[in-house]
Amino acid sequence: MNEKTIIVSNRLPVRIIEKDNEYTFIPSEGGLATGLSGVYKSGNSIWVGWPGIDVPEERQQEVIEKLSHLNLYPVFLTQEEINLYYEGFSNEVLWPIFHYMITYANFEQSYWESYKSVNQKFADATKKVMDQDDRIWVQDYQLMLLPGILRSVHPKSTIGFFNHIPFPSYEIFRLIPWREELLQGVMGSDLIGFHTYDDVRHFVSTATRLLPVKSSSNVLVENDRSVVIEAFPMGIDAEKFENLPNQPDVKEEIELLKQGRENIKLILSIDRLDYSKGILERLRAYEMLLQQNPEYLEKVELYMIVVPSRDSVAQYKSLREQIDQFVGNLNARYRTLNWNPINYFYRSFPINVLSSLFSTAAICLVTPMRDGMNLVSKEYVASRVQNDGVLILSEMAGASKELTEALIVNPNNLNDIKNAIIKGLEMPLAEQQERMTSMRAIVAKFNVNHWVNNFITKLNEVKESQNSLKTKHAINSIREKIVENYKNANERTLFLDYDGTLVGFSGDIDQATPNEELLNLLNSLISDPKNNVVIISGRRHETLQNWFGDLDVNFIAEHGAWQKYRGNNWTSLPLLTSAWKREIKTLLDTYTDRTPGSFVEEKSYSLVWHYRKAEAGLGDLRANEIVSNLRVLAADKGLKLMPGNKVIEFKNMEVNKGKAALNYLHGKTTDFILALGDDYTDEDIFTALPQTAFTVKVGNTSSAAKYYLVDYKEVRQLLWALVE
Ligand code: GDG
Repeated sequence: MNEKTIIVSNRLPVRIIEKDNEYTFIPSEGGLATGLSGVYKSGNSIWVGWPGIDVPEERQQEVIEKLSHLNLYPVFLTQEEINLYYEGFSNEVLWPIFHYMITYANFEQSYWESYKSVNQKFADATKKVMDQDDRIWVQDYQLMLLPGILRSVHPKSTIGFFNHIPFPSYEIFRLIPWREELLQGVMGSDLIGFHTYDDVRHFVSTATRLLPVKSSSNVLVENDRSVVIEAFPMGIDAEKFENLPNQPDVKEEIELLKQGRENIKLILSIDRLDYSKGILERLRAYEMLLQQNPEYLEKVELYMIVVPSRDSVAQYKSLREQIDQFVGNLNARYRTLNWNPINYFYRSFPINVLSSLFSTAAICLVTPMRDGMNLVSKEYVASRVQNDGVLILSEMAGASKELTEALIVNPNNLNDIKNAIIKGLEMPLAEQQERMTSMRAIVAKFNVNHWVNNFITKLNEVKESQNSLKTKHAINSIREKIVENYKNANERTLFLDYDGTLVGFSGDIDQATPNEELLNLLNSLISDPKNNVVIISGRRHETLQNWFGDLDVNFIAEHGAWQKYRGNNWTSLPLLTSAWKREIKTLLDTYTDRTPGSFVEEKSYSLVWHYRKAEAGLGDLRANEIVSNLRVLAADKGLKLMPGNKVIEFKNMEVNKGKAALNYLHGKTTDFILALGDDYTDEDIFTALPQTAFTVKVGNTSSAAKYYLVDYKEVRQLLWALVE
């Protein structure tokens, strides 16, 4: 197999320089580029992305060729596309929304149109270099539609998506006018990665509320495809940051920085210019420190690097002006002839200067309002080869989930930040070392290679388990075998569950009446004298009688409490008491009273608490309460408590579909058994039946059944295939 990996991101990991009409490409040293270099530089793997400049059409072929030597493939974007798709949709819609700055969002229709067409452009470029067995890894929020587009062209390919910024809660995400399309796009992936488990939770709950998907912990199932959502906290090239302080040029920089600052402690702050980074709040906290604790005047110095970014966007421009003003004002008020409270730089620096600052700073102050991960905090930790220094870290940064030994602050609480600075300035060396040593171990272990390997390994795993599931899909591989066995059999028994199996799942339990097609299908099955058709359901026997009374079929109702075999009358299991029902019903009513949309259904030997129509989430919460509060009482009364599809059923332990199915088979010489069911209660049938039976679960969640079908439509397809 010659499968390769294709990385796709908005930007290629190179800088292009045009000099004397000649293009030169300088590989980027950023963390992502370094981490992924092992992937895209090996074999015939490739990285697809925008080269970062506007290349005139007549020179595009030349750029394609030059980049191909670096295993890179360009997507050429026009200035207008950059304005609308990148600056517009990515940075003025997704960025503010995902960082909870909802008032900054600008829902321009033209941005969205461009986002769609540019994602298509990336797909077209990817298709040019892609084979259907390739592994694709899409990076970040600029390309949320790409997995979906690629999936529609190559349904079998392996696609991963990683979101580098936070994923907001459903309440925020739902504000986006094009929310479903965005989610559908990402759901084209097999694996979706985020930095933190909180992002995972938000994505799963958002998807289950906005799309017709089902979730089972961190797996989302859409039709017959399952998508895994997982946290992969990104790391840095820790070794590089550990080694830098030993380089002669960095040592020199460190000496220069220390000169004349023997009694001054450096506080370091490094960010891209962005309103999510909490720069102004940080400045205010620093101002509070100087105001309220004058003992630190001339004892501390804030080194603040703000890397220029997006400053053509109004909000960024205004943020820059506010920072300029604040710093100028504060310095003017507090500076002395030989001390400057803030050393502010609006520019970027080479990595060796950054390293010297990381090495010299007594405190690194990282206080974003929201941050997917924040790599600066990890870079500071990795640079502290003496194990000293203090990291002050916002709880809103993904990194705070790993770097728990930092001084964690709420970036909105200026007092909290100020106190953390004081604590950091006064922290005894032993405590600094203890905290730093433990953080350094984490940063070293969970480095960027670890992140890449974890993601790729999981992506392969997800694909393998999907493939093994495919072999159980009864419509493909196994259908012919079932049909053939059916044909050759002399006496057949078909156990057919009703809701979710023969019909779709309906919000209203009385709305699930059989339609004409289903009645025709059942009639065709029944008319073959070799067939015993058994409708085996949890429904009340009266309901089945109403719906199918005219049908000469076998019934097992209420999970086996009632049965009616062909030509006979309804009978119920002997000696079952239902005295427990009053007590349990009273208790269940207390949950119904607190859960609009829920209700209790009473059957002869069971009670069912239904919550299909309750608010999403609230129903599950109550169901969990019921299970944990009533489990012991139920067992005492000889009841089985069964959580099903939006229901919880209390029923007599004696009653279950498995026993009922075996009772039915007793004394028969059946040589073909087919059992179809979608629910928890059908698992009893699957486990009770002999090994030779064809057991088929409807829905591809885990089951004791040997095979599965996607939905009731596939069930009907299979049954029609038998009679035809
Ligand atoms: C996004 C998410 C997530 C900074 N100044 C200079 C410079 N840098 C480097 C830092 C660091 C990188 O830039 C910034 O990374 P962050 O993670 O802090 O922030 P974003 O750029 O917003 O990144 C973020 C990240 O994606 C990865 O998934 O952590 O949450 O927002 O590496 O060192 N590098 C140089 N000169 C500078 O002046 N050379």
